[in-house]
Amino acid sequence: MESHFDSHVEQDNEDEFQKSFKEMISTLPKGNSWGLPDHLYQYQGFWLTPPFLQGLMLAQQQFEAQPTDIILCSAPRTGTAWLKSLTFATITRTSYDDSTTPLLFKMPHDVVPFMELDHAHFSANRHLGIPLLATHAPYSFLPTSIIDSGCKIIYICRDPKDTFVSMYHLLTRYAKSQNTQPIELDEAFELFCEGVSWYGPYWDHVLGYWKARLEHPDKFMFLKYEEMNEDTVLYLKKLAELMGCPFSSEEQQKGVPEKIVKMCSFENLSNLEVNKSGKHREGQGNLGIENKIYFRKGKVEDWKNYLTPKMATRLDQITQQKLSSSGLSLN
Ligand code: PAP
Repeated sequence: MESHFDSHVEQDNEDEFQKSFKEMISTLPKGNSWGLPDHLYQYQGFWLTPPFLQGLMLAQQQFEAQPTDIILCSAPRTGTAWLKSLTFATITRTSYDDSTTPLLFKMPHDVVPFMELDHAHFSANRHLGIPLLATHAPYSFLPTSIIDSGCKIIYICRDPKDTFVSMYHLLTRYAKSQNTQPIELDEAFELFCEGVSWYGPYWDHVLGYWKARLEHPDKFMFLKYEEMNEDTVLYLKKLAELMGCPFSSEEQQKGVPEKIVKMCSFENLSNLEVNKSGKHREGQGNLGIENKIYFRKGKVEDWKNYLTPKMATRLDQITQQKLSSSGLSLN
């Protein structure tokens, strides 16, 4: 049991950490966070806002991965919520079906903890037997225990043009909800191209995981939003195999993978009451956000409705240049 003394020590350590963290970020390059009040800071090559950077640094110090953990990794706006819902529904399919799954009354971000903000509570949740944890951390920021424990890593990425458009919409809707003036699309586009975006540069985020997948091919899955969209059932089956819970032939005959895909589809999830009127991180200050903001269109190539041909060419050129010798294509 935790003693009074222990909690004092913990509080002192936390205060000490806060103090040195504040000193540390005051020395970092500062970037425009697309008009939001919290600036972005560049740390070890990536741009993050203080709460997320602080959470990652704490996770690096404290998080102890288990070999059975499954870490869902992604840059923001690339399909995290979708991946969470698919993996969660697959792992819990013997406990719940599509009429009882918690996804009916909790948004996907609330069924899988987020390492940067929830790692301290994650171990306490493990008794539920759900080994999923999500993070937007670049590969080089992952706690060493994740790499050393040999747990499984699933990464999802997306065409930078759709990622940008999705991020722009999330942040402008969030800015409005915070009564701050949203930034113009052109200005956000410049920042994104320069790499100044949440957990950006986006290309470096993707490349970090793309290279790392070769080190642990049996424990790693690298997914693209567009490919998942083409044939979700196929990728769901691959995911189930990687997670160690493949669909049996009986389950396949009964259409279990198809049912999960339908349950987790954008159309289904975005129309659930919880995702239309619920709130994520309610009571956690300005981290609180309406669930509906996370669900926008769920389409491939929606960028065509927002970017001029010139903008699209420019982003494509940056992508080709950044990925040139990697063997990866994103558009
Ligand atoms: P996050 O970083 O804020 O968690 P993330 O879930 O990674 O975002 O990605 C959000 C994108 O996935 C949104 O794309 P859009 O803006 O182009 O529409 C969101 O609509 C989409 N999305 C959410 N749920 C699903 C789903 N079930 N199927 C497909 N796409 C989805």
